[in-house]
Amino acid sequence: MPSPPPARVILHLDMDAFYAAVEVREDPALRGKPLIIGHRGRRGVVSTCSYEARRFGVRSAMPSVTAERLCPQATWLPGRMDLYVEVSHRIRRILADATPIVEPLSIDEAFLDLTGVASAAAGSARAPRRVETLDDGRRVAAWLKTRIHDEERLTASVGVAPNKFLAKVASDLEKPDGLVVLPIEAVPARLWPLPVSRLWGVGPKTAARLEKARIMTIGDVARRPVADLEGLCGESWGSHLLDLAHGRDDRPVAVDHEAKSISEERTYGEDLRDPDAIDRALLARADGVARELRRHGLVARTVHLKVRTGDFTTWTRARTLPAPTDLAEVVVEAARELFRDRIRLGRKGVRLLGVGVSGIEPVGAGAPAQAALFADPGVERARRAARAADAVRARLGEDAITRARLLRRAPAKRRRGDTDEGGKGEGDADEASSLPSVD
Ligand code: TTP
Ligand code: MG
Repeated sequence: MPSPPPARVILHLDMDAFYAAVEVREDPALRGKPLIIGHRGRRGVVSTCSYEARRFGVRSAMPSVTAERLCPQATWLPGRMDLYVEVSHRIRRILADATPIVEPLSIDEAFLDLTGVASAAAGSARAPRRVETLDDGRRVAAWLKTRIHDEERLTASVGVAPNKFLAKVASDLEKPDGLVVLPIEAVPARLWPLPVSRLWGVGPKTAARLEKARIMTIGDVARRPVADLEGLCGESWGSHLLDLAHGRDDRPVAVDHEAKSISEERTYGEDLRDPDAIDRALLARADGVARELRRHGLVARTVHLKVRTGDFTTWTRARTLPAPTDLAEVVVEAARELFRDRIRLGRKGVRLLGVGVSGIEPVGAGAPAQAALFADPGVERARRAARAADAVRARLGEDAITRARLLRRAPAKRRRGDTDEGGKGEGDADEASSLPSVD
């Protein structure tokens, strides 16, 4: 029996071994060989590596010493951000030929909403076809992969599904060079065997809590009563996880709003090393970003963290929230998790720290998940308090209210140039505050 057409046709595309693949394209002698992008030595980390290096166990964010041990024969390259950004922009232009509704997630991935678009990619240049079914989506996916291959000599993995969550899972199922269509009917077979950590918003802490309750796979989540999950993860999270486990997700693909992103970053004269100082810096940046959101009546779905160390290694990491927010508490929590779980500082100090948000939309415009989160009395109270503080600042000036946490002095070794205390006034070495800035 043919299944009814899905309400939406969403596509997620992620480039394969992106930085490494660009380098291989630039120097074909590297093809077929283990290649690692990153700085060697005690202080380095792996940015990414070719699939040949992954066979030896090398992974992104791994300390370079470990990678050197696992794969001593690998070629190492330091990476060239300018080139990768340029390629990324060209790929985005190709994506924009398929649909105007493109939401870039990072340098090498994006969501596309293809629902109902008349696309040459689904038919032909002379007879563009309206995308109505997942199979139309598959045609667009194949067209995009071919164009990226022909024009950029790179491969991408693509997922096509009725929503963002399933599309993202699908693009990862047959990497590299994959094309997977994941209809809702395929959820038990393809989604349920995956570990809980693949659910959006389940970080290592939540995963550990779920695993303790013998919830190891997404299928285990799907089979639990919502009350169990609410007991383990809190009320709005429990039902959110259950929805995802059943492949339900109604987040829109967020395109160009007036501000695509808001971010605040700061460079320190002396590298920050004290974890407490770093935490205060994260809070100060998150605070600024959240206030900017509230000022414009916006909420954001994705939190970005940017960290640069003294040797100019730069990480950018992002995390999508279960529901959009305009609260510093929520933004900083995500930034802290990214910092803790996805950054390997080693012995290096922090030279630049940035917090940003993207996936911005007007407050109240969103999906039911958002309404659920805002209905949470704790969140509602926090929003009221934040708004009240904004109002006082507007009347009495920026310094009228400063978080107690930001006023605390660093315990030791505070030097000239470490000027993040209270977030203002002491002349940063070279401060960069931008709105909007994350592309
Ligand atoms: P990813 O898409 O996560 O990785 P990838 O494209 O290299 O490999 P995959 O085939 O699994 O998608 O990230 C895109 C680029 O972002 C990656 O090429 C390098 C950079 N990056 C880092 O610098 N550090 C990291 O920890 C990660 C995850 C990515
Ligand atoms: Mg990738």
